[in-house]
Amino acid sequence: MHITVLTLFPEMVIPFFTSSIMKRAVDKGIITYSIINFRDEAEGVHHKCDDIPYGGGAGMVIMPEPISKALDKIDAKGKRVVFPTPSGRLYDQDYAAELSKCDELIFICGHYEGLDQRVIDEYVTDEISIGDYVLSSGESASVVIIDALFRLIDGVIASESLEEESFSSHLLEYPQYTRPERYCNKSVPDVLLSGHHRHITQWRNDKRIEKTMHSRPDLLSDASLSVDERNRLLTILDKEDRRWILSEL
Ligand code: 6GU
Repeated sequence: MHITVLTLFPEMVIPFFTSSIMKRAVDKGIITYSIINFRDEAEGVHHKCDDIPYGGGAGMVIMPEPISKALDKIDAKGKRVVFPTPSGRLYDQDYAAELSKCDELIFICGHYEGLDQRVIDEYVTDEISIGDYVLSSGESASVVIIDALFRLIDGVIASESLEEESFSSHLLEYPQYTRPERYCNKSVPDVLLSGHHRHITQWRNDKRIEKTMHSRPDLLSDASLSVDERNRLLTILDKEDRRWILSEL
């Protein structure tokens, strides 16, 4: 996959591509990327990229030309162009999986201000929000969106790791432990030291259901629970007198 990021602040995006798992994916050739400062396309000595909004109001608006010149140079028309914005469609694991299948993605980062609507109408295919809060920069949102999708591409991460993790079956992850066996007066749960694989799987499954019920009960309505898992959920709910939760899902 080739990822292009259009930004006025390349220094906010570069470390993501040169560290950790993304660095490995780039080194393996699974990801290629370009980070383009669209200020380079702006006219005048000051390379001005924003201006006051027509109709008045607070803040500045990013001008259309620097962005469209940068987009035309990379032949963006007809390609998937993402604009991260709090007014976009809410990002989730299914959306990330869909984007991970593209051969090329282009991201436009705004900063503080909005983007002239005509650029959005002309080029943007996906306006994406990463949650119900407002960020000061599209760069951090772009990095979040890219992080969630690139790791789903074949060869980036072992497929077993992906299957077990949160959201892959609409349940959250089970708790993990490593050495030492005792820490802060707390022991690792006995079952994990037992070497009994069926019991370990059962325990982890129970913990996923418990965790989901406590942190994100809304996810349980989408979870496809087996009869055993559903019974386990009912047992946990009964223990806490919370069976009523089910009627709210
Ligand atoms: Cl994608 N961008 C900004 N600036 N703020 C956000 C967001 C995106 N998603 C939630 N808040």
